[in-house]
Amino acid sequence: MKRVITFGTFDLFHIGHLNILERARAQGDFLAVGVSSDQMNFNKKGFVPIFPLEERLRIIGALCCVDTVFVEESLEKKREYIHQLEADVLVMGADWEGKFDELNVFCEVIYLPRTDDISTTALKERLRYPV
Ligand code: C2G
Repeated sequence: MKRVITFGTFDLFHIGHLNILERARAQGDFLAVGVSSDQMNFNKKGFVPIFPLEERLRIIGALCCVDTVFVEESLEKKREYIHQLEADVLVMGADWEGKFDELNVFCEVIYLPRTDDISTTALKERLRYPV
């Protein structure tokens, strides 16, 4: 049984999110997803997600490619989560390329390419200025 772990905010859930979660699940037999807390987002980006943590957790947890969800409280706790969830593989999007290589001593670290032409930021812009 190969266990995979990945992380994200997954605000305004879109096809890029689904693609990476399905591809992460395909790396093994079990997928655990850490959904970043509202506070973590505020600390990191200076604003909170549009969909609150409880809703983002329910959406991600309802997907058939996801086996379990948990709250990611800090970027710096990845080692702890990998240990707790007994993960063999850490999957991150290519926007994080190289950032978590030091975790290679605990599990395999894989960066997967992002889906082109979609992002939560672009969606928010589009909603602000509809065309
Ligand atoms: N993603 C993607 N393609 C896109 C948009 C996002 O593959 N067009 C991926 C990202 O690379 C990431 C995941 O979807 O792996 C979630 O993206 P975000 O919600 O933007 O997550 P982020 O805020 O980068 O995660 O420990 C990481 C933190 O949880 C932050």
